[in-house]
Amino acid sequence: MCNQLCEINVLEKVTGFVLPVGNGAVGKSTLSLVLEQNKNGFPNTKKSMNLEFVYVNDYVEIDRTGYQIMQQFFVPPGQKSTEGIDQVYSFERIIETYVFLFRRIDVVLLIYKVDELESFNDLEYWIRQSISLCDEFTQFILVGTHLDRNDTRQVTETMVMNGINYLTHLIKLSLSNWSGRCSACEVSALTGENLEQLRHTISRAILDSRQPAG
Ligand SMILES: Nc1nc2c(ncn2[C@@H]2O[C@H](COP(=O)(O)OP(=O)(O)OP(=O)(O)O)[C@@H](O)[C@H]2O)c(=O)[nH]1
Ligand SMILES: [Mg+2]
Repeated sequence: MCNQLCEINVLEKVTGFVLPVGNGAVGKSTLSLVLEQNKNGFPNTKKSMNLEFVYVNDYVEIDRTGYQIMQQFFVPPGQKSTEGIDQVYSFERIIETYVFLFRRIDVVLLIYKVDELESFNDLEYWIRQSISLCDEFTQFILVGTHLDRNDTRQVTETMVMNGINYLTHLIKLSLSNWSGRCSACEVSALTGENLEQLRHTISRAILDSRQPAG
């Protein structure tokens, strides 16, 4: 008599806060919107001038428990304070202005373009800028965008592996009791490749941040 639902013991609702950071035009706004709308393609994005809010829903099952996950994205502009384009808030200004919102960040998405080495190398800058918003449970995911341009990629798999180790080292320097993880995923907003996988990786990272092991 038992249908599939009987096999789920509980359904828990969890909200987590997600901060995508990275250089201008790496695809922060686009990625957040394709995840929210659950379809690939190019939503109409312009250069972000202020903080954007996006809500992504997901469902995951772990050990016969179902979790309804609300991923609340805070999407900042990728402008650095040193770049100073008029009418565009820099990331640093956003942090100052919206400090009350950033009391807890569960997941930082460190975003680079697979075909632009500079955007990958600049992730050190973005870690340094966002680390003050993190605590010992914050999880980090390196996200390579523009995977549809794999043919002209500049960021290799080895660089990503070394990048994870180096970024983990940097995080531990600032958060000595950090117990989170740093993982990696590459996606294309254009073709939709790996978007579903990233959505679930973010959900699991939120659960790890909210319910740390042990
Ligand atoms: N080919 C391709 N283009 C993409 C992808 N993701 C984003 N784009 C394009 O990249 C451009 C920049 O994307 P945005 O999402 O505005 O970038 P952003 O990181 O929010 O930029 P700022 O708001 O300036 O910080 C847009 O023209 C997008 O259509 C992708 O996976 N593949
Ligand atoms: Mg943007």
